[in-house]
Amino acid sequence: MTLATIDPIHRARRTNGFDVERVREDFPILARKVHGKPLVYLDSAASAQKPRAVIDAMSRFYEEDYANIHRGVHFLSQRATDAFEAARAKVARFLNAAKADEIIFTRNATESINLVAQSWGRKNLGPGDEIVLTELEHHANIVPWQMLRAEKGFEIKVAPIDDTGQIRLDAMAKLIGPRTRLVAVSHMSNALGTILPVREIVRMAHANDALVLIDGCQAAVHKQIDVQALDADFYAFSAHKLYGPTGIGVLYGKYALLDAMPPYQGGGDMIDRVTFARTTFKEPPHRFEAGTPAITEAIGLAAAIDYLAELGPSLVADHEDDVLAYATEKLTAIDGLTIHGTAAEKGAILSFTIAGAHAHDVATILDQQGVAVRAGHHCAHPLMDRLGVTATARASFALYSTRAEADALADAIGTVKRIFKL
Ligand code: C6P
Repeated sequence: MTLATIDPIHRARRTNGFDVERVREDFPILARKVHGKPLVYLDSAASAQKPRAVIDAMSRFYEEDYANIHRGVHFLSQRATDAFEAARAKVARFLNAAKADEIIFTRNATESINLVAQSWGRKNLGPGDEIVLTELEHHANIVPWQMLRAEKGFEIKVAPIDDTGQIRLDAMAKLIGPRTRLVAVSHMSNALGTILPVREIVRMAHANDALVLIDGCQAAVHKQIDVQALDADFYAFSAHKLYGPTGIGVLYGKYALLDAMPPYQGGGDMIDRVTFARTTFKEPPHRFEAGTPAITEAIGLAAAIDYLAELGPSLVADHEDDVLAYATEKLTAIDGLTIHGTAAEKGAILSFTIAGAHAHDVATILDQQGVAVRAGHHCAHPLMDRLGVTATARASFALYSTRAEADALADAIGTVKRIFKL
């Protein structure tokens, strides 16, 4: 086929260097069938599928270089330690951190946020202090603070969103004041797709001497993150949403802050010297990594970062924007369907409800047709309360998603409507 004979959209995709059909071949699972139908995987915001490059890097590491790290002088232990620390340096470059020592490996974003609460928060928050969250936070950025509040007696303020699902900066500005010690916000809502103006929020917080923790669990997948340009104090994400393995997450923290923070878990690998009278601790990041870490998973995360870099993050972002815009148009045309989250700044997430059909029933019928979406509260009860719904169905798109899959979603919603006679 010549360029002249293929349709303009396909041609655009080929000429801009992103060929989604070729990219899909990198993900073995996408070739499988579900209930006898081709898999249409629209649940990447919950966890993304893995490219062969990640799967192979982890297998190769187990087959050739595996041993525990930071402990042995033997050959394999040194190889494994080098690979683990190289992964840390790669994550630092991925976030544009000033140095690798600002990267702490955790189990996931949830643990990263708990680390900040239990280490920085436990040391720095008390009666009379305030922290500011937003109405669209994931439970991972609410519950750790409530647990600490119960012990420490500080106050939690909540910045509201507008009807499009965007944060109301004017209202947030009024909540941030001299008592504010921390502003903890999602960079991109997992339930609405809203991308928050985090640079502006950091400016507002820093003007009041408050720190900012950014929950980048969704944003790190779709946007190029530069923690120095954002001037973020802490930034958290999980590898499994970024085409990497489960079991490993990242906490970025400015080194001076990390250096002043106490450890929050004790054990092997985080100590300098132990006696029964007294223990001294290592420097960051090791002070915060007690016990054997997720070694092979760090190798997998590094492979995922390389994979994304090879595809070209801006081509990926353009492709995802295209699929989101196309799917939004398709779903907007469906009678009785409401899209939740219509902010101008929005990532590849489409949350919706259908009048007369519960979101769980919608997801079950879609699944029968091979279309995987998430239904429920998306770990965002307060946001569901604000929207006045108990649950939504959520389609989320990734670099391997296609317009044809958006068509399949719309067709499957048609079946839902026929079954419910809507
Ligand atoms: N959201 C979703 O389907 P963990 O579970 O620690 O990897 O990530 C927690 C988390 C924190 N913040 C945001 C914005 C998130 O989206 C998530 C995970 C998944 O939306 C699972 S609930």
